[in-house]
Amino acid sequence: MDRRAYLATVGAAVTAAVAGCPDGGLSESEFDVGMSANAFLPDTYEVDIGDTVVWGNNGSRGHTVTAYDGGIPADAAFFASGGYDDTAAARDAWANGGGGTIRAGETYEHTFDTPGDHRYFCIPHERDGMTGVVAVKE
Ligand SMILES: [Cu+2]
Repeated sequence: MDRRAYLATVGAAVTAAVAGCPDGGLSESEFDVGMSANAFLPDTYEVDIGDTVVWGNNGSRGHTVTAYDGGIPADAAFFASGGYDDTAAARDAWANGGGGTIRAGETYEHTFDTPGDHRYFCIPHERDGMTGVVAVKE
């Protein structure tokens, strides 16, 4: 094995270990905000109006991306993996069969058209502090 091939192999192994998905999940270039065991990384993500944010589950557990009804600007569109209309509907769907789950290796995306902070969380890991903010610049 030549040196370059060896380094490429080591690099891939390290990436897989960090992502917690040794059987080949998403690469970092496929998403903006990652989902580890119980955190959004980074937990605060800044974008411009009109930008689309892609979340990627590069861990091994299922997660959701669910906006807080009262945590987004008044005129902003609600967003939640699974496409629910509000936080209560998303919680309900998750409790009854895991609706809205983003499984390991899957992505979810939303386009932000309203300036301001958009607070969201992961339903199964909210108690572990799995929350995040998309800050849309004016
Ligand atoms: Cu989670």
